[in-house]
Amino acid sequence: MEDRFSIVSVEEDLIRANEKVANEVSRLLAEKGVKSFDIVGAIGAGKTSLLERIVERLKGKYRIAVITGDVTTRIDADRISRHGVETLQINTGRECALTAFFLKDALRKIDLNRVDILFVENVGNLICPADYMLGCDKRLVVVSLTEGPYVVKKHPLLFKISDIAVINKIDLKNIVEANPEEMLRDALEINPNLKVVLTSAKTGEGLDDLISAMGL
Ligand SMILES: Nc1nc2c(ncn2[C@@H]2O[C@H](COP(=O)(O)OP(=O)(O)O)[C@@H](O)[C@H]2O)c(=O)[nH]1
Ligand SMILES: [Mg+2]
Repeated sequence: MEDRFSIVSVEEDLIRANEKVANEVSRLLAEKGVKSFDIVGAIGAGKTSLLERIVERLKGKYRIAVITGDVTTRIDADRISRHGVETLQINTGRECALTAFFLKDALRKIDLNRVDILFVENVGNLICPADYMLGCDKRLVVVSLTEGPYVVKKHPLLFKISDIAVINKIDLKNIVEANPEEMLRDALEINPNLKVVLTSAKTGEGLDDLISAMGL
C-alpha cells in the first residue's frame, strides 16, 4: 500500500514540476511573439494530415515551425517537412505524451525570432496528454469518425481542457456508424466553451472553419 502511495506522490510531483516548466514555455513563446497550438488525439485521427493541409494553406502568410512527438519514429516530421516548413521530431521513448520538459528542450533548437506560429503534434494518445499541459496558447483535440460513436464521451477530461475540438474524417459519415453531429453535441455537453469544427483532411472540407477557429 505504501508503495502505491509513493508512486502517486511521484506522479503528482512530476505533474506540478511540468506545470512550472509549461509556464516558462508559455512566457518564452509570448516574449518571442509566437502563437502556439498543442494538437492531441489518438494515433490515426488525422493530426498530421490536418497539419499538412493547414501548413500548405498558411505557409505563404506566416513563418511556421512544427514539432512532432512520437514514441520512436520520425514519420510525421518527414511528412510535414516536405511542405517546406521548419520541422523538429521529438522521440519520447516510452512516454505516452509530450511534456513541457520535452518542449522546452526542443525550443532551444529553433530560432523563435524567425517563427510566427508553432504547431506541436503531441504523441498519439487520448489519455496521457491530459496530465501535461505544454504551455501552448491553445490546445486542439482531434477525433475521427472511425474511432466510433463513443470516443468523445469516453475522454471527457481532454475535451474539458481543450479550446478547439476537431471531428475529422467526415467524408466517411455515410460509411461508419459514428455521427458527426452527435459527436459535436457530446463535445459541447462536456465543455460548452469549446469551438467544435467538423473536417475532412482528405477532401479539405471544414479546413477554412478550422483555420478561423484557430484565429489564423
Ligand atoms: N478518409 C479520411 N482519411 C483520413 C482523414 N484524415 C486522415 N486520414 C487518413 O488516416 C490515416 C491516419 O492519418 P494521420 O494524419 O497519420 O493521423 P495521426 O496519427 O493523427 O497523425 C492516414 O491514412 C490518413 O490518410 C480524413 O479526413 N478522411
Ligand atoms: Mg501523426
